[in-house]
Amino acid sequence: MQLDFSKTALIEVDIQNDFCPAYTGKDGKERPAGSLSVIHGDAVIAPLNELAETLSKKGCKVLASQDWHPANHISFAASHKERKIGDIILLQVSEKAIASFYEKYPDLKNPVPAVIQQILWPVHCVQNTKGAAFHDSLKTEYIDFVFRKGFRKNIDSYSTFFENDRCTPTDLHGYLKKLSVDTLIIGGLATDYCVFYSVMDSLRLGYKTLVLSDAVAGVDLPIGSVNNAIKTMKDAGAVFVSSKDIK
Ligand code: VGL
Ligand code: ZN
Repeated sequence: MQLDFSKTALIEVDIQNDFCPAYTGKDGKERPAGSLSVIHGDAVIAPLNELAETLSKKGCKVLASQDWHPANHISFAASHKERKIGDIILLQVSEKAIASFYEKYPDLKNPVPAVIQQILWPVHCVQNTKGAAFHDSLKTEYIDFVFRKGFRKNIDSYSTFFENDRCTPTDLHGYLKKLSVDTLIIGGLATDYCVFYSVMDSLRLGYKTLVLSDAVAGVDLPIGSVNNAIKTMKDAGAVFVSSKDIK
């Protein structure tokens, strides 16, 4: 697939210890499996490293996101009394956030929800912990910029573009617009959460969006959510491509 790499960015989503299986770290110490470990989550790293190296030499920007929660984050089951992992709680979206979203993006079609269904997770990716750090195998020397998300206590953020109210923006869209980027190549963790929401936002913001079929892996909670996410992304216009076919 031929792309204009001066207008393309690769986004490596959440390649963090808490989403990866156990491994021996660069310091020789055993790292336990992450608290939200994705099966074969670490298998996405080699193709991402290879692509980051090749594409950054061609002028493509390489960005990485990091899930970055405070210790008492609202998405943790442990932050709520009598709630367990996998439970869903309902959160009201602030009217102010909705109003300012429609002012900024009058042309975006997808409606903003008035209520968020928040799944409760194990404690993961707590700011400045080993779990939140990038996996040791990720070649960070090719990363031009790191975006952190989910750092506000009372709202989660799966997407690298908008928090889960679907209307509070991160800095990513502004950053990409300044660089005149119009095409995004997205890979990482997890297919059914952060990759999924990032891809759907990328499409609704008008980017040509490629998803790396060999460099994504999912949580699959609830069961079936990986296949649903893949179908929904494809139906919305995402193009699935192997990292080997991007040259
Ligand atoms: C993620 C669940 C909770 C992800 C982040 O990176 O996909 N999933 N927080
Ligand atoms: Zn999270």
